[in-house]
Amino acid sequence: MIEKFSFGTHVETGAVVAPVKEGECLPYFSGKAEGEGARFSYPLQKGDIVYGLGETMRGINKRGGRYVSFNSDNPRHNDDMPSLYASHNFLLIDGEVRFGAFFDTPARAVFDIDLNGSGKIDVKCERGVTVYIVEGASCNDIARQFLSAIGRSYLPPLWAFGFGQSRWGYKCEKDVIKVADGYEKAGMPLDYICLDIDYMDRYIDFTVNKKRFPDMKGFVQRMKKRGIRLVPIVDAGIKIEPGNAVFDEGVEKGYYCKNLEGKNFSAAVWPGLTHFPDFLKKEARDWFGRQYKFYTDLGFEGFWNDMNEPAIFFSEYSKGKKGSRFSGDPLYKGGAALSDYKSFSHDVDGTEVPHWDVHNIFGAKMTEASSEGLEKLLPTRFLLFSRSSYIGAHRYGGIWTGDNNSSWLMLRRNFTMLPGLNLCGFLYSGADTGGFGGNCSRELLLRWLALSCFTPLMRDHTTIFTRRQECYRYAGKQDFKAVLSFRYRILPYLYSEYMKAAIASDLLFRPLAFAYPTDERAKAVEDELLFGESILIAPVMEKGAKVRKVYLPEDMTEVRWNGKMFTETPVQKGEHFVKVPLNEVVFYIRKGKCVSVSSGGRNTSEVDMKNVTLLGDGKEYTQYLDDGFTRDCTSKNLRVITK
Ligand code: MIG
Repeated sequence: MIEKFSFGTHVETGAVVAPVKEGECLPYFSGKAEGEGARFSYPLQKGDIVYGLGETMRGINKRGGRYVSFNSDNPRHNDDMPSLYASHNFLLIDGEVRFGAFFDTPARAVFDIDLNGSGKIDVKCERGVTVYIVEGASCNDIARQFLSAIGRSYLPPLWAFGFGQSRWGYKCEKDVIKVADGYEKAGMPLDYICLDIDYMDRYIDFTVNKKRFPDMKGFVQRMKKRGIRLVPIVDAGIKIEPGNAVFDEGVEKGYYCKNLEGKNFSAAVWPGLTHFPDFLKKEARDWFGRQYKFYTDLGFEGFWNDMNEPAIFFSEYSKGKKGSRFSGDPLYKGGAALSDYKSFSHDVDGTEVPHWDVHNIFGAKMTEASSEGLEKLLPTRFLLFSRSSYIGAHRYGGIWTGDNNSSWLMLRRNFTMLPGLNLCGFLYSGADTGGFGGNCSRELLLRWLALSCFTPLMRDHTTIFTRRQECYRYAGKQDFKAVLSFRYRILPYLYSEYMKAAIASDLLFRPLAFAYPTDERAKAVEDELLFGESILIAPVMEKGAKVRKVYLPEDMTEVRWNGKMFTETPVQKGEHFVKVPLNEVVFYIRKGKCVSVSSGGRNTSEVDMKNVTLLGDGKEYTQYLDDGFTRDCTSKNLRVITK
């Protein structure tokens, strides 16, 4: 059961799509409107676990942390970072009392989850908020109810479940061809290569640099024939350049955010000074979405939206002020940048709304704009993932978790974020495999790939400032080949579980406690997850580790992939010390369950999804099978296969 409770007013975020009835008196939390916002408090019991909050640092259990929903472009990811690029304000409290709570507000919100051991959850919303309380018989049940209230997750095409290579710094055709050749020569699979900002003419959206890519249309087709798709980046700001048709139309029609004087707001990002499309305005969204025709005409079928928090280097107001990104501190700390968010406004159905009050849905609305545009432009499913997001954007695209770095902690955070992201609707997500900032070691990349093989978005991405991070650039290529090939073996299961979860409003990644609620030990596990209905994953996330401790809540089948074959071994419930060489992928199949695997391929189109093998001690598996593109995705595409 879901009920909602309003405290003050706010701009509709669009997160919840199912009708929900207005409750009378907020349960569990004590709460009240305060000033322009509201405050809430809930007393936790000692053993309560708090799940959720999507893209946030710290563990699966959010207890003992403070999290600030305020979408930020700050690449210094560590466990003290209160804000990343997204705001996912859903919590699931699991204990003797169990419920979900979604704090639906487009403005800043602070979640203090028992930070100093007070035993309380304190939530402070700066503006009005609608609180949704979800009650159910179990964590799974609460999750399913919430997921069905926020609507079906975005469905990517099959090729988006392949492996992708990316790097900020691929400048021209030749750079891209080199990467494709590198993978091909090494016998490593690859489905797509991302084009970062350098493909553009002076970083201007909806342009191609003709010197670097003289025949983009032909190039896209040539690469596609090799089984590799190209995925261009699109930034949020439109360069101020009279004479540019896209820019001019935005000015003429009044599609940009306004500054404090009521003129178009100017902020510097990659192309220099830009105007921000007012994504909160339907006509502006439609207009922005239509511009993707530039890309679809060139044959692109996948896109990534960046800088949509929106990231601001400096604005017409903060230029040269201390704190702005290009005035000393290259990684701005807030300061001028924060004041920038108080310097522009949106037009929401004819009412002027300060950006500050709706900051957290800006990126989500950009995703909505692109997705709705692409839906009209293309007959099939397309790849789309965004940096910034809010709950609701999961219906329009996936997300990647931004500028992480090459560290073991970030590998772990990639892992611990997964169930929280799923609880907030984001099934298609992944981190920059190998880390964005910093130099990735061979060991870290191999371990990270072994995790990413399970995440729907699997992309190796890094900055221009670091060592080359393509798998074929490392010594001992056969080890990378072994791990990467696993992705194409597990594809039938990954794809099926993804589609089944999306169709049924269910989770893909679940904490152990969701399936073994009476197992006290399972509740504390932070380094294992359930992946779909059959698999338990326990990746190695520690430097130098050759062995890891695995806790199994029931008897299972251990499956080991060594690059050539699968080995299955029955293992008993309890604790195990498991050897995991760098070139192997190990996972577990639950009792009575099966996993479908393929015979592999160099890209997704080579994978035979029909003739699969079943692993595990179960008798059958329900596979999702379609052409990988159709939008007609329902349970009619399910088929039961038996051993
Ligand atoms: O200010 O386009 O998160 O993935 O490579 C940096 C360059 C802008 C940030 C993205 C990152 C991308 C980079 N972008």
